[in-house]
Amino acid sequence: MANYDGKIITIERFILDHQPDDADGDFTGLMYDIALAAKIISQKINRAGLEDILGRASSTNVHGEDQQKMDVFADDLIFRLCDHTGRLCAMASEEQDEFIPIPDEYAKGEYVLVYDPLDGSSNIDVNVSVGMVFAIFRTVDYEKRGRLEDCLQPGKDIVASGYVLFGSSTMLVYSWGDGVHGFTLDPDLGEFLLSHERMRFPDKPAYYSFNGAYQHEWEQSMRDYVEWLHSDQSPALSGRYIGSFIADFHRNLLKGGIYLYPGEISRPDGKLRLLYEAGPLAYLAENAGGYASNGYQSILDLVPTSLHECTPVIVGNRNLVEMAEKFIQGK
Ligand code: P6P
Repeated sequence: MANYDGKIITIERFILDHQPDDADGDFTGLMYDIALAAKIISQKINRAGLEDILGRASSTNVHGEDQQKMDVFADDLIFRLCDHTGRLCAMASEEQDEFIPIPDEYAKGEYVLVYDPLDGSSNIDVNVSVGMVFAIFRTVDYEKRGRLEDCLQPGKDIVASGYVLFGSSTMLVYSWGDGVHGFTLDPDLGEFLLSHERMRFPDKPAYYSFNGAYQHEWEQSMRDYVEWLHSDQSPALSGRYIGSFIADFHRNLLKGGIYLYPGEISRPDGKLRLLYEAGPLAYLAENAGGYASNGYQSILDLVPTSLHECTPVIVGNRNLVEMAEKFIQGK
């Protein structure tokens, strides 16, 4: 049971207490919907080994990756929770080839929800943390029903973004531009309670995170940067790589550090998707005093030209990310 000696602030109370005076409730309602999806997915994941929910579905996603059964469950759940509420005009999911307009029979709203319903889901079978990532935009044209243009917006236009980490506990972490705030699910109550208010990268970083197996595929400048990370010229860091972006990002946010998924010779844009992975976490990083770059510019300034395009990602403590930019740009 949670310790109720301190302040008990549910995510619902926190959202209400911080919504602008002229709020019409749609943003608040959308955050409630996301929190509900997180609770249902958390319960399912925590029972994954007990039900026929482990392993591969019989389908692949737009990237040709085997969809895990939990991917399909989480993707379908978020759609069914959000398609009829009148809060959204469009959605886009890692698991869906095309953008998802709100069905004509439902009223359209002003918001757009882009999400990866379960990032790192192949880790579920081995009981490793996985995450949901989301970002909320406003429609680009209030007069029209949802269009692809509503989804192809840069991270700097995000209204709010966040993630749910399904780990040793389930946490929902989000920002709407005034700090980054974390809520831990009390499974006995079914409530997300404020546990990490105003999260910020510590000044002294502790970790670097990257998959060393691909180093031979990196540009020389990236390999030189990693050499620097290992040298006594850089802060003393330890290597930690979970293979689940949200888990690695969350640990580095709490303890300080840097996560790298650079481009490779055979895959110059890397593996992580701009719209619903790199962008939302770049928004959180900058609201927590950090920075996210593609090696040349802030990821928040990148305008997606397609739903599933990838970008190299260097995210974490600003000084470490800016040093990587210096190496990459040959400065
Ligand atoms: P690799 C999971 O598939 C993911 O998108 C991120 O969560 C994770 O950081 C990365 O890919 C792991 O990729 O190539 O190191 O297995």
